[in-house]
Order: sequence, then structure tokens, then C-alpha cells
Amino acid sequence: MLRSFRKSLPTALTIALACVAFSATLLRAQTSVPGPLTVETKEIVDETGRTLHVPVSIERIVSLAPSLTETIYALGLQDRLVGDTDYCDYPPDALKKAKVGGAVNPNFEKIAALRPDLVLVTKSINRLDTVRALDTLGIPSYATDPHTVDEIISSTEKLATVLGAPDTGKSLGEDMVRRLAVLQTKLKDVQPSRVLFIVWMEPLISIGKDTFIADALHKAGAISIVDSAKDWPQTNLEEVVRLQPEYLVFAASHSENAARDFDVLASRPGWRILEAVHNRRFAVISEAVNRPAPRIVSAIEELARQLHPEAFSDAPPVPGKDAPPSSTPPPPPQKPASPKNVAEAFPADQECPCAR
Ligand code: B12
Repeated sequence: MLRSFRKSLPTALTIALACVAFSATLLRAQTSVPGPLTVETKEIVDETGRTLHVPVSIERIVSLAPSLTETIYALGLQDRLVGDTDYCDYPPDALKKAKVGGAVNPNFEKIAALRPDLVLVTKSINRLDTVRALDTLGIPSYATDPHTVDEIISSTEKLATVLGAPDTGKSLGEDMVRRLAVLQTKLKDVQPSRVLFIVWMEPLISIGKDTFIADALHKAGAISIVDSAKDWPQTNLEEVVRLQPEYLVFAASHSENAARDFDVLASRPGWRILEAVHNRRFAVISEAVNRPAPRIVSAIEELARQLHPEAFSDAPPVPGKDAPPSSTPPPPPQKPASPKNVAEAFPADQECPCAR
């Protein structure tokens, strides 16, 4: 699957670019109506160190990643979003935007036709080829590249500043920081759970230690058993058996169906000897964990609740009201065999938004 993507991409890109260069010329000819001769521009540097020139006021934005689309909405700048990808499904209003194809294989003709002032890309899904193709077309692209949750926050604030909304960015960032601090207080006494985060099933792909997902797990009271310097390392059963994770963690909609994924894994020869599989210890959290955007805080909270329910007991009971008699202390918190009933959460007929 990955191989076929890699093989077909350069050819598709060449054909697409030839068409787009032609259409862009036509478009320029058609739009050469009287108007301001020059647009005032400013110079900005993106998170990968690329310098670009953009209009001082950025009014037309195309997003090439669900995370960036979510960030634009979280900043309240959605009216400026003129196009996004087939995978941009949150918030639901993002589905109504003009679609420019996939994140990995966008349609450059569609992008050019939307006349964006700026295209937003991120290293956590978009390809260098895409950025180069946009450069060839003279369309500026701003890339983000956060590797930790804190960097997601600073990246959000920086993008807000680039788009002329620094105050909104700052208050959004402060809200994320505050929610994470509340969570850390709740989790201060928990023992981190050792987990295998499953990015992809075939081949088995997990996360490296320098990814924003590894940091998100950490903030949720978990630690990835995979200790790789590669961002998206392939692993295998032998390695996983050796490391014996306490839980398997799936994101709801990266692979096609998380509930099915667990059952597929569990039915594979050898996987039953994993204690987590034997005891059906797995967590399914929102796809937001795969997206370096403000909603990742909700995914972190969600995972923390599933792995450490004991840390989320409600406010202490008021003495003499709901409290049990002092002679019968409350039972110790029990970890559920499965943090969530996945089959219930993801019925078999529910299609994944990123289904191939
Ligand atoms: C690992 C993986 C991820 C990782 C990171 C992906 C990545 N960087 O490639 C994570 C978990 C973050 C991820 C997230 C998502 N993914 Co994913 N993911 C994969 C997977 C399993 C492997 C991809 C891979 O091998 N990556 C390794 C290499 C290619 O990536 P890399 O090491 O980061 O290196 C690249 C970048 O650094 C970039 N780069 C290098 N220099 C520069 C410089 C600049 C400026 C830029 C912009 C980029 C750039 O180019 C490098 C390679 O060319 C594929 C499925 C498959 N088996 O192929 C799906 C896949 C790519 N994902 C997919 C999808 C749909 C998603 C999500 C939208 C899922 C969701 N519903 O949320 C999110 C989007 C995240 C976002 N930012 O919004 C689709 C994309 C479909 C498409 N046509 O666009 C695929 C093909 C799966 C599928 N079939 O549905 N994914």
C-alpha cells in the first residue's frame, strides 16, 4: 500500500503540475482585471526554517491537513478557510469546505483555482514533494512541525500571529496549558501504564520517542514501550512480546476500524500470548491524538480517564451525606479489564473517515 503510494506519487505529481501550470496561466489571464498592482507582503519564517512572502493580510487559506483545519477553526478563522482536504472532518463544518484531495496527494489544480494567499502544511502528514510543487506554482506554503504537546501549543500561537490573531492564539494556548495542568494534578500519584500505541496494523507501525504522540501519552499517564529514534517505526510481534505492554492503544479512525483492529490482532497467531490481548486490555481514543492541534488535549484527557479511572473519582463525598459509614471504607479502585467497550463505541458498520 505504502509502496504503491510512493511509486505512483511522482508520476501523478508531474502530470498534475503540467496541467496546473497551464491552468494557472489561464487563470492569471482571466483574472487580469483592473485592481491593485501590488499587494503589500510580509516575510515570515515557518517551523521548518523556510522563509516565505505572504500578503500582510491573509484572507484566503487552504489547509492540507486535518490538524491545521482544526486549528483554524479553534482560532475562529474558519471564514478565511477556502479549501481543505478530504480528511478534514472536524469540526463537521469543515466537511463543507471546497475539497482539494488527500493530504498526501492533493490536487494542485484545485488548490490553484482557489487562489490562496497561503497554503498550510505540516510535516506530520504532508510530503516535501507537495511543498516543492506549490513553490513551483508560486503559491506560498507555511509548514508546522511540532514534536511535543508544548510545541503544539506554541505552534498554534505562532500560526495565530502569522494570521493576524495573536490574542486569540494566546488565550487558546493558555486554555490548553490550564487543562493540562489540571490533568497533571489528578495524575500526580499514578504509576504510568506501559502501552503499545498502534498507528498502523499492516505493517505494524508505532511511535518514536520524539513524536507529539509519545509526549501526549506521557501527559495521559502512559509510556510507550517502543523506544525508537525513528518517528514512525515499524515493529513486530517478537519485539512486542518481549516488551509486554499493559495496554494496546488505538486511535479511533486512522486504521479502518479500531474495534476490528483489536480483534484482528487478537486472532493473529502468537498475539494471544500478549497479556494485554489475553485480558482484552486496550484503549480506543479519538483520532484527535493523531492530529497535532488544540483538540489533542481532549484526547489526552480521554486516554487518562481510560487508563487511570481511579484518578477521576468525583469530588470527595460530603461527610454525613453520601459518604459510607466510617467503619466500611470504600473499596479500592478497580482497573477495568478493558478500559472501554470498543465494540459498543465503534459498531462494525461505522466506516472510518480515512478508509482507503
Ligand atoms: C505514520 C502515519 C501517520 C503519522 C505521521 C504521518 C507521516 N508524517 O507520514 C500520524 C500518526 C501523525 C498520522 C496521522 C494521520 N494520518 Co496517517 N499514516 C501513517 C502511515 C501509517 C505511514 C506513513 C509513513 O510511512 N510515514 C513515514 C514518512 C513518509 O513520513 P515522515 O517520516 O514523517 O517523513 C515525511 C515528512 O517528514 C515529509 N517532509 C520532509 N521534509 C519536509 C519538509 C516540509 C516543509 C514538509 C511539509 C514535509 C516534509 O516528507 C517525508 C516523507 O516524504 C500511512 C499509511 C501507510 N501505511 O502508508 C498513513 C496515512 C499517510 N495517513 C493518512 C491519514 C488519513 C491520516 C490522518 C488524517 C488520520 C486522521 N483521521 O486523523 C492523520 C492526519 C494528521 C494531521 N496532521 O492532521 C492517510 C493519508 C491519505 C491521503 N491520501 O492523504 C494514510 C495514507 C493512511 C490511509 N490510507 O488512510 N499518520
